[in-house]
Parts: sequence; structure tokens; C-alpha cells
Amino acid sequence: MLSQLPLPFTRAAAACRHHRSATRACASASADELNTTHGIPGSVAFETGLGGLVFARLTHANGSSAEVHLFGATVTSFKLPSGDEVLYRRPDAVFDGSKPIAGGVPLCFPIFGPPTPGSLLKQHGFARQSLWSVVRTTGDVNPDYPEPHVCLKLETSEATRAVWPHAFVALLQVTLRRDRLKLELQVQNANASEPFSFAAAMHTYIEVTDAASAAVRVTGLRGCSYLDKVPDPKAPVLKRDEAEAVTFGAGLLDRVYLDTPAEAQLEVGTGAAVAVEHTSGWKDTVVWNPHTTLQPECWRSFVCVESAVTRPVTLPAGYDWAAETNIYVVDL
Ligand code: TA6
Repeated sequence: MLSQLPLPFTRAAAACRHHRSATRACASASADELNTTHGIPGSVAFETGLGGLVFARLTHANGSSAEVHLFGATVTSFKLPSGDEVLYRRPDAVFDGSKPIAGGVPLCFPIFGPPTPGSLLKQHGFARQSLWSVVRTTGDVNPDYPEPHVCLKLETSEATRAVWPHAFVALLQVTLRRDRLKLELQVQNANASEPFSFAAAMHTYIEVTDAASAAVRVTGLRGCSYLDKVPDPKAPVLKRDEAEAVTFGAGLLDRVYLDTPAEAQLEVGTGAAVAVEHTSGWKDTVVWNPHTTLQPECWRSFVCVESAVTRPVTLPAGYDWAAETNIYVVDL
């Protein structure tokens, strides 16, 4: 009977063999347990890394790979088929769960930046310091192009309610596509009737040859308005960028570009650029380099280009918000 079914059905059925979801999400499961429930040989494996923190390793048939820590749902590595790393992990990053992982793509939610007076939230919110659970893994999103995928979830708990009194579900889906890393954040308002407001960002650290060099620059933001956070992060100044590109040698640079085009490119100094492309839910693009506020071997080695929604989005009860970021390398 099966052989008489139309081809698309047969293909979908075949794809299901590589799709693992559990009835119960496992927040504190060990790597061994997660391999049993969600591992997909050759595509998705769980490992125990620094400080005992568990991460998912996605491996593409073309040799590219990504690592996603359950702590903070932080993507900590994205390697091209050549083995070259695209992201940057700061040397001061700690992996003991006491602080967000400094590097890769920490996820800011439900606020971006410093909390408002009286708020119990910490800078950039709790998502990057919470343990997320594994909902689903997939080896074959499209059977023609195997795309390793992991979906992580964070939802209301006593700890989140203590600092943010709302019922929510946040899902981060990470898919290693043939030529890019796709990150999709979905936020659901699970309150019975109350709306809530949130902000968010994919705080993406990208490795560069030397941030002080004129060859390291961000293009695609010319003509955009931005909030300059350098004078005072709590009272940013509205400016307009008329420069051909953003460069980093002159001093601390901390800007929230508003209502930006879908793509910005960071030229990393090697003749290649890293594109950060997003869908319209991400309205803004943050560009940050800490200059001498961090050690030279650190600040010269990265620039953050972040898909963000910095002005709070109000989500009615029962509604979802979703937005996608794609990170890929282009030759200039
Ligand atoms: O995204 C840029 C920014 O908001 C800067 O203002 C800077 O403080 C940076 O994030 C790092 O924040 P963190 O809390 O990770 O030290």
C-alpha cells in the first residue's frame, strides 16, 4: 500500500524517522539521557562541555557544525565546512551557570539593555541565564537537504515569575542549513487575559581579524537613525548615520540602529563578510564593540551585530511573536 501513496506523502513519512520529540521536555537531563531521547546519529548529538554544561552539537553532511548550550539557549559555535569558526567566545566567558555565557549568541529576553528603575530583571533579561529544555530535534527538515535542527524551550517558572510576572513560552529553533545558521525565536503570551510587553535580541559575537583595522566594518546601515548608548546607556542620544560603513578603531561603539534593512554585513578583515539577515519581527540592529573597556586581545577580536527588537512589543494574551535571523558568510 505504501508504495502506491503519492511521493510527497512517502517523503514526509521518511522524514519522520529522523524527527525526535519527547512527551516531556527535559530541562536538567544529562547528555546521555538526551542522546537516548533526542540524539540523531550523524546529525544531532548531546555532549557535556566546560563546567558540566550540556550542549547540542549539530553536524551537517557538508562538514559544517554548530553548538547550542541548553544554559541560556546560547549558540556557542558555528563552524563552516572548512572548520573556520564564525562566532567569537570571549576569554572571560564562564561556564558554571553563574553568569550568561559571554560569547556566541546569548539571547536577550524579556528586556534588552539595562532594566527600568524598580524592575527586578537583570541587564538583557533572564533568558540567557536560564536552563532551557529540549523539545525536539530533527535531522531532515527537508529530506533533499538534511538540516540538523534543535528546538529549545523556556517557560514560566517560579524563578521567572519572581522577576517578571507573566506566563510565557519562548522557543528557540536552531537549524544548520547548507550555507547558513538559522535562528528562530518564538514568544507566546500564555497569560489568561493580560497582554505583556517584551524586548529581545540575538546578541551575536562575530570573530574579526582586528576590530581596530579599517578593513573591519559594518555595511548596510547607512541612512538609518540610531540610538548612541556611549554617553549614557540609560539615556541614549538619537543620531543618524551617514557614513558609508561603521568602523571601530576610534573608541567604544554601542549603537541601536532603528528600523533597519533586512541585512547588515560585517566585513571581518579577511576578504569575507558575515551577513546577519533577519525577518521583519526583528526591527532593529545593534552594533557593539567595547574597545578598551575589555582587554585588547578580546575587544580587537570581535564585533557584535545583533538582530533585535529594542522597543517593547506588546503581545495580547494567547498571541505569538516570531522572528528569524540567518547568519552566513559571503566572499567580497
Ligand atoms: O548589545 C550591546 C550591549 O547592550 C552593550 O550596551 C554592552 O553593555 C553589551 O550589550 C554587553 O552586555 P553584557 O550584559 O553582556 O555585558
